Amino acid sequence: MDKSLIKLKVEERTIDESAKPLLERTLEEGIETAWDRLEKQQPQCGFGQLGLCCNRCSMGPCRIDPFEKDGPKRGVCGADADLIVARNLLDDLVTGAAAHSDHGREVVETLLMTAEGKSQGYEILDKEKLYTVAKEIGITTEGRNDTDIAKDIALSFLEEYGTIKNSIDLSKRAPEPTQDKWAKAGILPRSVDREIVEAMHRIHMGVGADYANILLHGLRASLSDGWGGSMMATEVSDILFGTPEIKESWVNLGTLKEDMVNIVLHGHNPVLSEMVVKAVKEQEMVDLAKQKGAKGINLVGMCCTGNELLMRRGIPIAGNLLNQELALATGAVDVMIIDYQCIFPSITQVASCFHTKIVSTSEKSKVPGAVHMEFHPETAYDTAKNIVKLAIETYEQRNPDRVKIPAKPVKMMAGFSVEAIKKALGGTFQPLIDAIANGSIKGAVGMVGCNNPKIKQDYGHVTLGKELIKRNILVVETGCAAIASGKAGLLLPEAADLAGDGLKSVCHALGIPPVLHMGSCVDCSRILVLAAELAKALNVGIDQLPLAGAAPEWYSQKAVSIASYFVASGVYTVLGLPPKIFGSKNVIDLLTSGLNDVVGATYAVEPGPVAAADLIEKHIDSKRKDLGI
Ligand code: SF4
Ligand code: MSK
Repeated sequence: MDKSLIKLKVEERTIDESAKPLLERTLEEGIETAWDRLEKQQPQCGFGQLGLCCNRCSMGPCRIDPFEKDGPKRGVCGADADLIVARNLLDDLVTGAAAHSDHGREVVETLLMTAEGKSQGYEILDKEKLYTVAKEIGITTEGRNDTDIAKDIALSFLEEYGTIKNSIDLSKRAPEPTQDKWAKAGILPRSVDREIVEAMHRIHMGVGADYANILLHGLRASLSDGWGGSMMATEVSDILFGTPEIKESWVNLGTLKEDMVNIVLHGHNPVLSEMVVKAVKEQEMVDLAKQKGAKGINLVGMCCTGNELLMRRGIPIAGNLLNQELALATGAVDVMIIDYQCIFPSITQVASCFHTKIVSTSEKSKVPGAVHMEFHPETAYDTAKNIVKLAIETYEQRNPDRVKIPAKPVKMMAGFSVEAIKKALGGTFQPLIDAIANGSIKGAVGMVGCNNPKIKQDYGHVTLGKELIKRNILVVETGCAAIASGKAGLLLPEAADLAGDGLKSVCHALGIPPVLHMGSCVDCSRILVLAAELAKALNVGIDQLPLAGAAPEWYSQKAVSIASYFVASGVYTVLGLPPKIFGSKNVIDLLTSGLNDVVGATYAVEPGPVAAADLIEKHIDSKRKDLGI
C-alpha cells in the first residue's frame, strides 16, 4: 500500500478507543482496511451516488446527466431519471429483504429438522414461545407434544415464503389501523419470496415504468421482510435457543484474551454459533486447549452473530462492522468463524498477516483463502467441535510477540427482548405508556444499522443516542448501532445520568440503561412488535405514536429494507447517509413527503446527529400533540 495516499488520521476514522491502536498498527504495517480502500476509491462515481447509472441490461450501461443541458436524459430503452433511480432503490431494498428472509428460512428449516429428529445438538429451549406462536397462527396445542407443534409451526412458516397462502400470518400482529393503511395502499405483504421475486420482475427492462408504483412495491417487499422473514428468524431463534433475558456482558476488542484460544463468531445466523457455544464447554475441548498451553477457550462475537450470542448467552462481543479487520490485526484471533452477511471479502488477506484461520461455514458464502467447513443442521455439533479443535491447533502457531490487545473491555447490559422489557416493567407495558403519557419519557427511537467508513466509526450512533436521551427520548437499538453504544458505555444503567430528568428517573427506578439493546439486524422485528403492542394498548395505528427510527451509519441493503419497513409501518425514519436517490426530485419528494398520505410516515436524510435529533424531537412533539398528551 502506498502510504503517501493515506490522508485520514486514526482520530478521524473512529471514536472506538479499542480500535485506535490497532488502526495505528494497520497503517504502520501496511495492512489494508476499509478506510484505506475508501480513500483509494475517491472520487466515487457521481452518477452512481445520485442513483442515475443503470446497468440493468446489455443495451446499457446508461447514465442520465443531470448537469449538462444537452446530456442524456433517457437510457437507451427510454428510462428517465425517476425510473432509473426507483428501480435501483428497489433492487437494493429487495437484496436486503432477501438476505434477512433467507437467513430466517434457514432457522425455520432447522426447527423442522429438529422436530423431525434429524438435526444434531438442537432442542426446543423456549416452550412458552412455542405455544404462544402456535396459538397465534392457529395451530392446535392441546394434547400434542412439543415436536409435533414445532413441526407444524415450521411448515406453516415455510408456507409464508411462498406457494398459495397469499398473506403473512405474523403481519396480523400490526394494529388494525396500520393494516388498514396497507390494504388501502395495496401493499399488504402476500408472501416473502413472492414480493422479492416480483420486485426482480418489476425492475426488468420493459416492466414497471412508473417510479411511484415501483417504490410502493418496495414498501410491500420490505413489509414481507420486517413482519415476515425477519420476524420468523427472531421468533424461531427464540423457540430454539431461548428468548433473551436481561444480562450483563462485555464489549470491544479488549474482549480478546492473550492467554486463551480466541474464537470470533462473525456474521448473522445463530444456528451454527449456538453449537460452537456448546462445543467449547466440553471438557475434552477445554483439556485440549490447556494441553496446548492456553488457559482456556475464549469465545467472542462480531456483528450480528455476536449480537445473537450476546442477547441469549451473554457471550462478550468484540465489535461491529469496522472492527472485523482490526480484531484480526490483534494477532490474537486463532479462528474467525464466518456464516454470512457483512463479512468483508478482505478478511482472509488480513488474517494472512498473522497465524489466523478464517473458517467459512455456509455453502452460500465461500471466501477465497478461508478453510471451508460446511455446516449442516444434521451434523452441526460435530462440525462445531471440529472447528473448535482447529482453533486450538491454530493457537499453537500464534506468535506471542505479534499479539496486541490494547484495551480493557467495557461492561454492558443486553437481552432486552420485548418479553424482557415487559417483565422489567412488571408484566405490563402500562408503566411505559404512563411514562410516555405524563411526559417523563417523550417518545422512543429505534436506532439501527451499521458502520460506514464514510462516517467516523460509532460517532453517528453515539452522538445521536446521547442527544436523544438528553431530550428524554428512550432509545432502543439493534445491530452495529447497539454495539457502538455498548462500547461508549451507553448500555449501562449508569448512563441514565446522561439522560434528561424524566428518562433518568424511569431508568433509575427500573435499573435499566437509557439505551436498550434489542438484538441483531433481524431483531428489528422486535422493535415492530414493541411498537405494535404500544399502539394496540392505545387503540391507534403505529404512525400515531411518538416514535421514530434512525440509521446514522448505515451501509447495507438490509438497512434499506429495515428503514423501508419502519416507514411502511408508520415510523418516521432519519438516515445519516443519503440513499442513492438524489438524481430524482420526484423520488425524493415521494419518499420524504408524499408517503405521509400513504403510510403516515416518511424518510428523512440528515448527516448531522444533533440536527437529526432536532428533526426527531420535532416529529415526536407533533405526534404527542396529535395524541393530546
Ligand atoms: Fe439502459 Fe434501459 Fe438497459 Fe437500463 S434498462 S441499461 S436504462 S437500456
Ligand atoms: S451486522 S447489516 S453492518 S448492523 Fe447486522 Fe452491522 Fe449493518 Fe451488518
